[in-house]
Amino acid sequence: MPKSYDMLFASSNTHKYEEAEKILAEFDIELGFFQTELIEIQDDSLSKIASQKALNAYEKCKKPVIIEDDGLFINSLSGFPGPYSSYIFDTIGNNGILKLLGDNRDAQFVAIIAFCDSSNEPTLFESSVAGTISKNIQDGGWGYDPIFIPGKQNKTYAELDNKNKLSHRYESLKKFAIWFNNKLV
Ligand code: ITT
Repeated sequence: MPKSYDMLFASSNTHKYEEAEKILAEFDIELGFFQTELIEIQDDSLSKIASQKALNAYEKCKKPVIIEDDGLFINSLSGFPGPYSSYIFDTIGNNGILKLLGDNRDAQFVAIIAFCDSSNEPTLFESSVAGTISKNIQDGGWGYDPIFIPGKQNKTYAELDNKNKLSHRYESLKKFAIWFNNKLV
């Protein structure tokens, strides 16, 4: 018998799903993985990108689904790479980002969770974590983990044992979970 989940998480990125699954389990929500490449429109607004991704995900799976769109916004680069974080990671990568930075290393990691079901009207939950970009690339983690230091920590996401408790993903999923569990009552 196939397992039935409360919710699907549509993404091409297994790491995102694995973290989201653990976080939502804390709120008694069972998350299944729908691994797929979603249409990502080019836009300056993460919210618009997230809404379109959620509509596309629902169209593909026809089940209640969430997607997540993230962006790393670096202050001294006027918010770059922001909505282009995925493309920039795949092109210049962490090494290329470090080469662009001077003394001001402040940044925010933003996560938008978008839920969509048969209503075809995505509901969005946004959160961000302020932090800094490290001087060197640290071992471990994935994506920007080796260079992003959250809040007042002195370690990058890659080096922290409790990334899942303080990440941008955690806060937006928590908002979603509270809303979703109330919706069910
Ligand atoms: P989707 O299929 O879900 O879109 P993606 O990996 O393209 O997967 P995003 O566009 O949301 O995801 O992410 C933008 C970039 O930020 C991408 O390069 C991710 O690897 C990176 N990223 C997102 N969350 C991260 C985290 O918690 N730690 C490190 N890098 C992260």
